[in-house]
Amino acid sequence: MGLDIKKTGVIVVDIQGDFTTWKRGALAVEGTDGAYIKSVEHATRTLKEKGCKVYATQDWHPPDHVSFYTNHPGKNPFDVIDVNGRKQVLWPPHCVMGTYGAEILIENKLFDAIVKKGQDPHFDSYSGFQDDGGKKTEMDEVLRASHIEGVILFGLATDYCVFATAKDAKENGYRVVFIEGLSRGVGKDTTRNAIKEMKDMGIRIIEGLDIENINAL
Ligand code: VGL
Ligand code: ZN
Repeated sequence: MGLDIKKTGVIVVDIQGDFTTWKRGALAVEGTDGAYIKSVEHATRTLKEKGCKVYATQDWHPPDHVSFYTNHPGKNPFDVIDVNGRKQVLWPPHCVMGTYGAEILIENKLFDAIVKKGQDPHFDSYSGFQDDGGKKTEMDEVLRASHIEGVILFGLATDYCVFATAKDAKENGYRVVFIEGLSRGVGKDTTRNAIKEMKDMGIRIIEGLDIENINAL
Protein backbone atom coordinates (compact mmCIF):
# COMPACT_ATOMS: atom_id res chain seq x y z
CA MET A 1 0.00 0.00 0.00
CA GLY A 2 1.83 3.02 -1.33
CA LEU A 3 0.87 6.47 -2.48
CA ASP A 4 -2.52 6.69 -4.18
CA ILE A 5 -1.97 9.37 -6.81
CA LYS A 6 -5.45 10.83 -6.33
CA LYS A 7 -4.74 11.32 -2.64
CA THR A 8 -1.24 12.68 -3.13
CA GLY A 9 -0.35 16.34 -2.81
CA VAL A 10 2.91 17.73 -4.11
CA ILE A 11 4.39 20.64 -2.15
CA VAL A 12 6.93 22.63 -4.15
CA VAL A 13 8.78 24.63 -1.51
CA ASP A 14 9.98 28.22 -2.07
CA ILE A 15 11.14 28.05 -5.70
CA GLN A 16 11.60 31.82 -5.71
CA GLY A 17 14.08 34.11 -7.42
CA ASP A 18 15.83 35.24 -4.25
CA PHE A 19 16.83 31.66 -3.43
CA THR A 20 18.41 31.01 -6.83
CA THR A 21 21.70 31.71 -8.54
CA TRP A 22 19.64 31.75 -11.76
CA LYS A 23 18.05 35.09 -10.76
CA ARG A 24 21.12 36.27 -8.80
CA GLY A 25 18.98 36.11 -5.69
CA ALA A 26 19.71 37.81 -2.38
CA LEU A 27 19.94 34.43 -0.61
CA ALA A 28 20.98 32.22 -3.52
CA VAL A 29 21.38 28.53 -2.67
CA GLU A 30 24.19 26.64 -4.42
CA GLY A 31 23.10 24.55 -7.40
CA THR A 32 20.03 26.57 -8.34
CA ASP A 33 20.75 27.52 -11.94
CA GLY A 34 18.27 27.55 -14.81
CA ALA A 35 18.71 23.81 -15.40
CA TYR A 36 17.73 23.08 -11.79
CA ILE A 37 14.57 25.19 -12.07
CA LYS A 38 13.73 23.44 -15.35
CA SER A 39 14.02 20.04 -13.68
CA VAL A 40 11.74 21.16 -10.84
CA GLU A 41 9.19 22.53 -13.29
CA HIS A 42 9.28 19.34 -15.34
CA ALA A 43 8.66 17.16 -12.28
CA THR A 44 5.87 19.46 -11.10
CA ARG A 45 4.16 19.35 -14.49
CA THR A 46 4.52 15.56 -14.74
CA LEU A 47 3.01 14.99 -11.29
CA LYS A 48 0.13 17.33 -12.11
CA GLU A 49 -0.54 15.54 -15.42
CA LYS A 50 -0.57 12.21 -13.60
CA GLY A 51 -3.35 13.49 -11.34
CA CYS A 52 -1.65 14.78 -8.21
CA LYS A 53 -2.78 18.01 -6.64
CA VAL A 54 0.10 20.45 -6.71
CA TYR A 55 0.80 23.18 -4.16
CA ALA A 56 3.51 25.77 -3.68
CA THR A 57 4.81 27.56 -0.63
CA GLN A 58 5.97 31.14 -1.03
CA ASP A 59 8.23 32.96 1.44
CA TRP A 60 6.58 36.40 1.68
CA HIS A 61 8.13 38.86 4.13
CA PRO A 62 7.41 42.50 5.00
CA PRO A 63 10.48 44.81 4.79
CA ASP A 64 10.68 45.00 8.62
CA HIS A 65 10.83 41.21 9.06
CA VAL A 66 12.62 39.84 12.15
CA SER A 67 14.80 37.49 10.05
CA PHE A 68 16.55 40.28 8.12
CA TYR A 69 19.98 41.16 9.57
CA THR A 70 19.40 44.73 8.38
CA ASN A 71 16.68 45.09 11.02
CA HIS A 72 19.20 44.31 13.81
CA PRO A 73 21.84 47.07 14.05
CA GLY A 74 25.39 45.73 14.30
CA LYS A 75 24.45 42.23 13.14
CA ASN A 76 25.69 40.40 10.07
CA PRO A 77 24.11 37.92 7.66
CA PHE A 78 23.98 34.37 9.13
CA ASP A 79 24.47 35.56 12.72
CA VAL A 80 22.25 33.63 15.10
CA ILE A 81 20.43 35.65 17.75
CA ASP A 82 17.95 34.96 20.49
CA VAL A 83 14.44 36.34 19.89
CA ASN A 84 12.16 35.80 22.89
CA GLY A 85 13.94 32.53 23.70
CA ARG A 86 13.91 31.28 20.12
CA LYS A 87 16.99 30.86 17.96
CA GLN A 88 16.76 33.12 14.92
CA VAL A 89 19.17 32.92 12.00
CA LEU A 90 19.63 36.35 10.43
CA TRP A 91 19.39 36.37 6.64
CA PRO A 92 20.00 38.95 3.96
CA PRO A 93 16.67 40.63 3.15
CA HIS A 94 14.87 38.25 0.77
CA CYS A 95 11.42 37.48 -0.66
CA VAL A 96 10.03 40.87 0.27
CA MET A 97 6.33 40.76 -0.56
CA GLY A 98 5.52 42.00 -4.04
CA THR A 99 9.14 42.20 -5.24
CA TYR A 100 10.78 40.45 -8.20
CA GLY A 101 12.84 38.18 -5.93
CA ALA A 102 9.69 36.84 -4.26
CA GLU A 103 8.16 35.52 -7.50
CA ILE A 104 7.73 31.78 -7.91
CA LEU A 105 9.76 30.63 -10.92
CA ILE A 106 7.47 27.76 -11.90
CA GLU A 107 4.45 28.46 -14.08
CA ASN A 108 1.97 29.61 -11.43
CA LYS A 109 -1.03 28.13 -13.28
CA LEU A 110 0.20 24.64 -12.39
CA PHE A 111 -0.60 25.16 -8.71
CA ASP A 112 -3.93 24.27 -7.13
CA ALA A 113 -3.00 26.63 -4.30
CA ILE A 114 -0.07 28.84 -3.33
CA VAL A 115 0.43 29.12 0.43
CA LYS A 116 2.26 32.24 1.56
CA LYS A 117 4.25 32.26 4.80
CA GLY A 118 6.35 34.64 6.87
CA GLN A 119 4.12 37.72 6.53
CA ASP A 120 4.15 38.51 10.27
CA PRO A 121 7.12 40.83 10.93
CA HIS A 122 7.68 39.27 14.38
CA PHE A 123 7.87 35.58 13.45
CA ASP A 124 9.86 33.57 10.94
CA SER A 125 8.11 30.72 9.16
CA TYR A 126 10.24 28.02 7.59
CA SER A 127 7.29 25.63 7.67
CA GLY A 128 4.48 25.93 5.15
CA PHE A 129 2.08 24.78 7.87
CA GLN A 130 2.75 27.29 10.69
CA ASP A 131 5.04 30.08 11.79
CA ASP A 132 7.40 30.13 14.78
CA GLY A 133 4.64 31.66 16.89
CA GLY A 134 2.41 28.65 16.15
CA LYS A 135 0.02 30.52 13.84
CA LYS A 136 -1.27 28.12 11.19
CA THR A 137 -1.34 28.81 7.49
CA GLU A 138 -4.18 27.39 5.39
CA MET A 139 -1.99 24.44 4.27
CA ASP A 140 -3.49 21.69 6.42
CA GLU A 141 -7.07 22.79 5.63
CA VAL A 142 -6.31 22.91 1.91
CA LEU A 143 -4.84 19.39 1.96
CA ARG A 144 -7.72 17.98 4.02
CA ALA A 145 -10.32 19.61 1.77
CA SER A 146 -8.78 17.69 -1.14
CA HIS A 147 -8.63 14.42 0.83
CA ILE A 148 -4.84 14.32 0.61
CA GLU A 149 -3.20 11.50 2.57
CA GLY A 150 0.36 11.61 1.25
CA VAL A 151 2.70 14.44 0.42
CA ILE A 152 5.66 14.58 -1.97
CA LEU A 153 8.02 17.45 -1.19
CA PHE A 154 10.98 19.10 -2.84
CA GLY A 155 12.49 22.55 -3.32
CA LEU A 156 14.46 25.12 -1.33
CA ALA A 157 16.07 24.93 1.03
CA THR A 158 16.48 21.32 2.20
CA ASP A 159 17.91 22.33 5.60
CA TYR A 160 15.34 25.06 6.38
CA CYS A 161 11.97 25.36 4.69
CA VAL A 162 11.79 21.92 3.09
CA PHE A 163 12.81 20.27 6.36
CA ALA A 164 10.35 22.26 8.49
CA THR A 165 7.49 21.68 6.06
CA ALA A 166 8.22 17.94 5.78
CA LYS A 167 8.37 17.60 9.57
CA ASP A 168 5.04 19.35 10.05
CA ALA A 169 3.44 17.31 7.26
CA LYS A 170 4.57 14.16 9.06
CA GLU A 171 3.34 15.45 12.44
CA ASN A 172 -0.01 16.31 10.85
CA GLY A 173 -0.41 12.66 9.90
CA TYR A 174 0.52 12.58 6.22
CA ARG A 175 2.71 9.98 4.60
CA VAL A 176 5.72 12.02 3.45
CA VAL A 177 8.20 11.48 0.61
CA PHE A 178 11.15 13.85 0.10
CA ILE A 179 12.86 14.05 -3.30
CA GLU A 180 16.51 14.82 -2.59
CA GLY A 181 17.60 15.30 -6.21
CA LEU A 182 15.06 18.08 -6.75
CA SER A 183 16.12 19.96 -3.60
CA ARG A 184 19.14 22.04 -2.60
CA GLY A 185 20.43 23.04 0.84
CA VAL A 186 22.08 26.18 2.24
CA GLY A 187 24.83 24.36 4.19
CA LYS A 188 26.42 20.92 3.76
CA ASP A 189 26.28 19.84 7.42
CA THR A 190 22.82 21.24 8.07
CA THR A 191 21.54 19.54 4.91
CA ARG A 192 23.04 16.18 5.90
CA ASN A 193 21.52 16.51 9.39
CA ALA A 194 18.12 17.51 8.01
CA ILE A 195 18.01 14.46 5.74
CA LYS A 196 19.02 12.17 8.59
CA GLU A 197 16.36 13.67 10.86
CA MET A 198 13.71 13.26 8.19
CA LYS A 199 14.71 9.63 7.73
CA ASP A 200 14.56 9.04 11.49
CA MET A 201 11.06 10.55 11.54
CA GLY A 202 9.85 7.99 9.03
CA ILE A 203 9.93 10.27 6.01
CA ARG A 204 10.79 8.41 2.83
CA ILE A 205 13.89 9.85 1.10
CA ILE A 206 14.23 9.25 -2.64
CA GLU A 207 16.81 10.55 -5.10
CA GLY A 208 14.56 11.21 -8.06
CA LEU A 209 11.04 10.92 -9.34
CA ASP A 210 10.08 7.59 -10.91
CA ILE A 211 6.59 8.47 -11.95
CA GLU A 212 5.55 4.99 -13.15
CA ASN A 213 6.37 3.54 -9.74
CA ILE A 214 4.82 6.27 -7.65
CA ASN A 215 2.29 3.92 -6.08
CA ALA A 216 5.18 1.85 -4.72
CA LEU A 217 6.24 4.77 -2.51
C1 VGL B 1 14.28 29.91 3.68
C2 VGL B 1 15.85 31.02 4.94
C3 VGL B 1 14.98 32.08 5.10
C4 VGL B 1 13.93 28.69 2.89
C5 VGL B 1 13.40 30.96 3.86
O1 VGL B 1 13.08 28.78 1.97
O2 VGL B 1 14.51 27.62 3.17
N1 VGL B 1 15.49 29.95 4.24
N2 VGL B 1 13.75 32.04 4.57
ZN1 ZN C 1 12.53 33.79 4.67
